[in-house]
Amino acid sequence: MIKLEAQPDEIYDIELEHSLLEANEKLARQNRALLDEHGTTAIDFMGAIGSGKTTLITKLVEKLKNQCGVAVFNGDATTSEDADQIEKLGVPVVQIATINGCHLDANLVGKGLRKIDISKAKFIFIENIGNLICPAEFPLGSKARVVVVSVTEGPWMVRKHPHMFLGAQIVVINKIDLADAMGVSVEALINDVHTLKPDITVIPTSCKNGTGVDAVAQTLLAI
Ligand SMILES: Nc1nc2c(ncn2[C@@H]2O[C@H](COP(=O)(O)OP(=O)(O)O)[C@@H](O)[C@H]2O)c(=O)[nH]1
Ligand SMILES: [Mg+2]
Repeated sequence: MIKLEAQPDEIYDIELEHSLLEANEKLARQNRALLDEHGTTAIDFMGAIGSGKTTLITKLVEKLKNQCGVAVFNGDATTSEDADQIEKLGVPVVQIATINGCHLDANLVGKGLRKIDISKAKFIFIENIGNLICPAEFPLGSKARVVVVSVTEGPWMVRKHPHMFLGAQIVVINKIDLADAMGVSVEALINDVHTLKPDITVIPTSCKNGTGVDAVAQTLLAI
């Protein structure tokens, strides 16, 4: 038998992580209560760098901004390209720089909520940092979590990151216009998602030509 005994510093690490996650969850519940008070729905968009989060959010804002209030929080490690792009649409934008942190957290989102007039926003779209692992552990107080994956990430994307998908309510499979060129089956990706979580909503899109974006908007309006 091989016995492994944790050293005291390892135990402290685990305790620290545990209390950090608990603290985040408490703040996420506070964010959610504040949002609910104002009838505002926050949606958290997660996914790899380049999967199409900013492009999808741009299309959704264009579709929805004339029928309801929309605000956007752009999480970005250091740069502001995404927030600059969204700002051109004329909606309130909060750029959240994590200074190389690999995920947003409920504290940062809570600070963002204090910077806008929540009562004017029916939706707040939150673009998380491009990362398929860490954001899963940090709820933000959103009503739904959306994972945006794209066919350009290859065929194993879903299987390799089950945690991300298990915590989400909607999966967008983007860049289907490139599926043939990539040799990736959209059906197989949908199947992988449903194998992990049978009741999850999966919507194939091409944000380039607009396919499926209406279905995403309708799904969000029905939440
Ligand atoms: N062909 C194609 N390109 C897309 C699609 N959606 C986004 N892109 C491109 O993919 C790149 C990364 O998109 P972006 O929205 O910035 O990804 P993010 O890092 O997840 O926010 C950009 O050059 C987009 O124009 C799509 O459906 N099809
Ligand atoms: Mg982006």
